[in-house]
Parts: sequence; C-alpha cells; structure tokens
Amino acid sequence: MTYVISDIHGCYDKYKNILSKINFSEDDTLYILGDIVDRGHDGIKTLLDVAERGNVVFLKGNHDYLAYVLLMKLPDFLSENNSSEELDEMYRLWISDGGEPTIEEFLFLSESERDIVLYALKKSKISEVINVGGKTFLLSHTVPSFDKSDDYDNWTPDDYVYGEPDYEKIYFEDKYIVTGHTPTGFIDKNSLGKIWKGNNHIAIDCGAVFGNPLGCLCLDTMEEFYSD
Ligand SMILES: [Mn+2]
Repeated sequence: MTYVISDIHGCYDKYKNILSKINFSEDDTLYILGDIVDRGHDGIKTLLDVAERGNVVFLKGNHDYLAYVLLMKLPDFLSENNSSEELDEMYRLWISDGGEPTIEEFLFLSESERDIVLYALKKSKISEVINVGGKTFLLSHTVPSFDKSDDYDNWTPDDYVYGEPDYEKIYFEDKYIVTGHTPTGFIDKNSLGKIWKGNNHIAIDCGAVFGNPLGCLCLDTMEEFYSD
C-alpha cells in the first residue's frame, strides 16, 4: 500500500503511532510531504528514523529547506568571528518560526548523526507524480496559486515549498494534488483535525503540532487514519 502524511513538526510519538496503526511494513511505501522539523521537540529524532527506512520518501517543506540552509551555517552562527548581522537575522526569524527545538536537538547529536540529518534534508525531493489504484497524484508540500496552473512544467522549487494553493479551483482534471503546509482547519473550519478533499485537492496537514491528530491517507483505498 502507498500512504501519505505531512507536517509532522517534531511529533515523533504521533508519527510512530500512525506507523503502527497502518501496520507499516517493508511492502508499503510512505510519502512524507514535508515539514518534519521545527515547532515540536522531536523533529531531528523523526528525521533520523526516516533516514533509516528504505521505503519512506521524504519531500521537503519550507521548514526542512530552511533548516538545511541554517544548520549548515550553525558553526558560523555560533562562532564570534564568523557570524554576521545577516546570519543573526536569519536565525532570529527561524527561531521565531519554531526553529529553536531543531537547533537544540541538533547540538546534542554526534558528528555522524549530524551528517545523516544534513544528508536527509539535502537529498529530500521537491515533488513526485505517482499512479496508484488507477489514479494519478501530484505529491508536494504545497503548490503555487491557481494563476500559475497553466505553467505547471515551470513551477519552481519555491512554488513547491512556499506556494499558496487556491483550494476552490481545480488545477488538473486528470490528477489529484496532495499537499500539506496549510492546516485543514484554515481551509474549512469544519475540517479541523481532519483530511480535507475537494476540487481535485487533498489537503492532509491536520495540524498535529497544534494538538490535533496526525492524519494519514492510504492512496490505494482512500482510507483515512488518525493518530490517537
Ligand atoms: Mn510548511
């Protein structure tokens, strides 16, 4: 079976709970649609678990992208001589957007664990198009606004990590767009904590780090699963 989850944001226990609920096995594939790190306290721990698994595909979100850039610069930031006002400002913005637990966890890692984390962040993909059960799915952290839908082949990495989708518009008649990034309660307040589907969009960020369950969708059966 093929499963999708998103926006774990350090909620390691909910992630492990979902894996056991779906009886995740070697024969299955799990796509994680970005934002593994930041806000919650176990983002790096989750990333280390993901990196060990051959059947988990990690697509990057805006938080993972920024974490990679700034964790690479952490030695400069922490040194009196090599930091700069620009770097200090980037760290200040990251910390105000939930980066602090990620930095704290990273500092406790061994050198080899740091390499694993940085490599996992670096090699994470931007998007993937897959066929499951006769349907086509475009998977990514987010997508750009509808006015760019005609220019699909030229969507940039920024579109896929920072874009703001128009959920009321059908982008493609022949495929479903599956994304995280926007907690579903913001799309429709009646969908708070639940997977939202409409207009060939499937939005799966249920806002786990804000006290809601982590949602998981099986693309073969469209069955929804939620962490306890
Ligand atoms: Mn995001």
